[in-house]
Amino acid sequence: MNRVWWKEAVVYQIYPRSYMDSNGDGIGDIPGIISKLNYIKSLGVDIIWLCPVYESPNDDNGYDISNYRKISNDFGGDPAFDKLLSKMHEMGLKLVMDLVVNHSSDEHHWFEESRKSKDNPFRDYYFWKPGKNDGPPNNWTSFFTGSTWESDQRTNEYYLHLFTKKQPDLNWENPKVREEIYDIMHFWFKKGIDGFRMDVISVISKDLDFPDAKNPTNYNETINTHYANGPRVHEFLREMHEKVLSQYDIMTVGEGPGIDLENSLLYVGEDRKELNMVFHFDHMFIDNGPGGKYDPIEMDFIRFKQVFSLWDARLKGRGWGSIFLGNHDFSRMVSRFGDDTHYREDSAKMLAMLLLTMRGTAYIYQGDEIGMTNVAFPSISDYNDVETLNSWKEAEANGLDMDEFFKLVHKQSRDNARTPMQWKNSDNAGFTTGSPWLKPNPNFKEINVESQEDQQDSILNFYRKMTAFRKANLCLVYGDYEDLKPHDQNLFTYRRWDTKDEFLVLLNFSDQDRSLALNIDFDDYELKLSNKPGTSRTTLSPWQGKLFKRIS
Ligand code: TEU
Ligand code: CA
Repeated sequence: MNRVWWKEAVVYQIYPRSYMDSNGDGIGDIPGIISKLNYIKSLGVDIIWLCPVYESPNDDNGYDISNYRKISNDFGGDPAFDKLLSKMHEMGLKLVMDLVVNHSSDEHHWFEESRKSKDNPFRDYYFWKPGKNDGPPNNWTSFFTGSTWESDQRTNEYYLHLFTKKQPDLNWENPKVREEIYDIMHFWFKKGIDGFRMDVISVISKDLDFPDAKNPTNYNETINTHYANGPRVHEFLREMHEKVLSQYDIMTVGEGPGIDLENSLLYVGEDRKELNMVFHFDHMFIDNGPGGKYDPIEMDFIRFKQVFSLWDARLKGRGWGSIFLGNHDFSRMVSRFGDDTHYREDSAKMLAMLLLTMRGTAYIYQGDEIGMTNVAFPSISDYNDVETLNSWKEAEANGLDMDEFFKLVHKQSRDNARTPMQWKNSDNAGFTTGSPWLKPNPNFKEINVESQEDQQDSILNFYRKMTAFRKANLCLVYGDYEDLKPHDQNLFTYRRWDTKDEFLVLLNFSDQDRSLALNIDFDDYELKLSNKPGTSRTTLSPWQGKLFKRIS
């Protein structure tokens, strides 16, 4: 067993706009995070992954960066960041930043130059193409609706943007672009940060022929055949590793659509010298139909378990996984995978057991530690997310039934995960004294940190128990994994073991009592943790989770 700090770490993901506002302007900021560091430390986490805090016009809330070396004034500017980093290090917390370099903002000076003329020295920092038959160069559609090509009057050419038109794709073919990016990375590592989460790193290399997609409305097919895992992606990542990553003791986790079982080891294989970990979406897209998130299908629970098992088997001994059930791009985990009505507390705790007993580095998304849920705002004007609003406009233009579509917005909008952190039962959930950039979920009156601090068996305190237990039992980090009943429709039951210890994790994903029917002599095991009291050893009550340790 080759012990590494980032393998044993539990990561806490912060969406800074929504975490804590210190100055009443309605926007969460870095001083707000600093004021909550004791709370964060108390969760038993080791690393904070901070979503983008750089200067940005915020077309996509910071995922459109106009200056990679400056912290946005909305968040408190450079001094606030320096203070955060040094405080965190004093407290033994590490800081991972978001690296968003598939695209920049159109307000980045590179792009402002690039669009000026065809012979501008920055022209080749982006992809420019003439149109075809009075239209865009090909039929690709952007992740956030519409063509991936925007025509620019000044030079009468189109530029490529896989996301919004304010997020032009950087041209990694250009060695100058790559050097600029590596310089930026050195800049932050020299400041002392401990790693990067790399945004959509799977799509940085393009097929330079830019062929038409056969089936442009089939989301997954288009991503897999045209956008992701381009011809030079691994060459670029190895170059980045050699020129930057290998020089520091840091961690990396790449994100992106199109990363799958087949290609995973190309990214994270220990012999590859590319990335430490990736976020894949096999379980997160599990309820997406061919048309993507607004074409939902029912989640297949057997397949859900299989995703964990297949990934564990694939990476075992050869790479390292990342375990997450939610982030700022998806609905709340308790609303998706648990039951956010009758069994919210039980299921939120049970999902915490899953999250913190799998092999891989565990990532907790802010608010999940108190069981925050999806929101259902009454009007589309309450929503902020560019993906949601663009999809809404597209649905309207296509003449869809907008009442039906609004239900999908409630279920799928990324704003579900972006409502302000619920600190207490007071105005705006204690997030701001001003007017929040996005309304809080009205359920903050029942669901908030303050009330859970006082309550011994709260979700919050259960998370603390789980992180501590994981820390004390390295078998849960490194040990082997086996699903005991892969075909069970309701139970997720697995074994974790190493040369010293053995654990059983038994989870009931249903609102019925379930008999375990496992071929196991429970006299050999001791119950270590359960998310709710009662019931016999061989039964799980609704949304119950139990963790046993072998004693003989
Ligand atoms: O997300 C990448 C990504 O694949 C998303 O488009 C995802 O498919 C979608 O959000 C699911 O609804 C990353 C960031 O995490 C996201 O916040 C950014 O908007 C996006 O990249 C562009 O930078
Ligand atoms: Ca603020």
